[in-house]
Amino acid sequence: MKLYYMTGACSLASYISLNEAGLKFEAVQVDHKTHKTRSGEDFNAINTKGYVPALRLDNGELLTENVVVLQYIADRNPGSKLAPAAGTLERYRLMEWLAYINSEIHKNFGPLFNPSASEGVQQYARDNLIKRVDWLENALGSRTCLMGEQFTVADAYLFVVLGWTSRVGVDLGRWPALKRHHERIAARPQVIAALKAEGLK
Ligand SMILES: N[C@@H](CCC(=O)N[C@@H](CS)C(=O)NCC(=O)O)C(=O)O
Repeated sequence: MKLYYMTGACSLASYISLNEAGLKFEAVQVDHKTHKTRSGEDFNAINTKGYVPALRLDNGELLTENVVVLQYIADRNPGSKLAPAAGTLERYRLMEWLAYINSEIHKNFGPLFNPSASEGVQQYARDNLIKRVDWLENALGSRTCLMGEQFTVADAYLFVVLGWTSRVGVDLGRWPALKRHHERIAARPQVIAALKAEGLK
């Protein structure tokens, strides 16, 4: 498999999950500005959506969208318990987390990273982000991970997006349970390995 990633982007969740699952893969860095790979390939031609993560499967197909790529990775090694078995209620709970992180948290960062977004749009996104993270803080409560004790791909995804708070002037410390979650995930050896591989540590 080949993972196309941009440094520090949401694709880091896939990088972490591939590591955690112990899967063999090639990591291909895509330049954030030029959308070219290190070898000069045009990423927009590889993934016409123009965004990461994109996972080239062993059969040649390209899989995109965080929510799907993360579950695909988890399912490649069920023993790693990165996702509950397909078809179980627990699996739908995992999908519920992934959908929430994707549409309610991740997507609210977009305008905050976009210098051309107006002050009003940025304020709207910031208020929405804070409201959604407030909910998450209560929902996580005293649990170690989103699904309870077991680390899953949803924790990897949450770790990555909440890591962006410092870049948009939001202090993660205002959510103590989430801050503890973030610190626990940051200490995992495979997370450290992924951060180092992306040059973030
Ligand atoms: N719907 C997509 C969105 C992915 C996305 O937003 N990727 C961002 C990085 S976090 C990206 O590649 N943006 C293109 C760019 O920065 O040029 C998904 O959930 O996978």
